[in-house]
Amino acid sequence: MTAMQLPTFADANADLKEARYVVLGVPFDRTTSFRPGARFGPDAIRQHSWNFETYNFETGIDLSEVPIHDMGNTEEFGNAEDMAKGVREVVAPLWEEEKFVITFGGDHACAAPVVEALKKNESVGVLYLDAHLDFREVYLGDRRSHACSARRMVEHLGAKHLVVLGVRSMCREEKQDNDRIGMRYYSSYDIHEQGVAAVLRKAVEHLGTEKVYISLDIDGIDPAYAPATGTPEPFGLSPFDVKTIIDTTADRLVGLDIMEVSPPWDQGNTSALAARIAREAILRVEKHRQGNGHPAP
Ligand SMILES: [Mn+2]
Repeated sequence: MTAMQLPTFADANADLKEARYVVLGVPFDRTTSFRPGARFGPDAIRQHSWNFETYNFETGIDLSEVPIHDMGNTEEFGNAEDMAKGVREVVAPLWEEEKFVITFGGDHACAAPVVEALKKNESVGVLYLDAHLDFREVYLGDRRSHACSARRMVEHLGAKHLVVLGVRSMCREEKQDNDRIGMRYYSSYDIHEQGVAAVLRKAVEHLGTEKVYISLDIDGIDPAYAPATGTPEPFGLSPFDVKTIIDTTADRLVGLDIMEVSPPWDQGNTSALAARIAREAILRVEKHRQGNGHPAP
């Protein structure tokens, strides 16, 4: 944990043992390629989380009554390999205890070890929301770069168990590698034309897993809504698309990460959106659990 403790995520009133939802920050952005700042993401998202009502009228749930714990931020890491090792060590016991894990980055490199901490034989598929394919074998000499995160996850899960949603940028080599490896992706244009519900149905069916994990690079959302990010890319998803993805998968969702929120470029809207998305995920998953005989304590 860092020496200076900033505010926790709002309504994270439970201790780790009793918590069903665990928030973790990874303030690491050393693999950022264009404009840095995502290391400040976790604390900005936490700050903005206090802006919202604890009660949610749509689900009827009050988040102050939901067992949420905020672990704070990971320590400072040297390079991305150290970061990956450190994050795997923190997250593996959380998966073991079947916590719902919410990780705030940090650049998107911080998401790969969260997925790598899952057991190999677990039936978990990843919905990877991103403007970019992140499928480089190596970038600027670093296999742990944020430009390689989907590739690292696919190595762990197998190509069938990850689907990219909202992509609208890839380099020629990524395209060629993926034509060979066969990771499924749907572009933001597919989603715009077919609607998010139809695309999501195909994506979840393709994964074919019992459980789903969402890795959200905030740049998957259009820069009009989420301008504060390292590599903004026009023609993105809308916040409503992301809400639909969360609402629809809540019955099988086991965790979520929100990466690449870069507060130095923010007027507050990006961090607010990230915080609200995290709260939405907790509300929806909790609603599902309560509806299935697992009432809140
Ligand atoms: Mn990414």
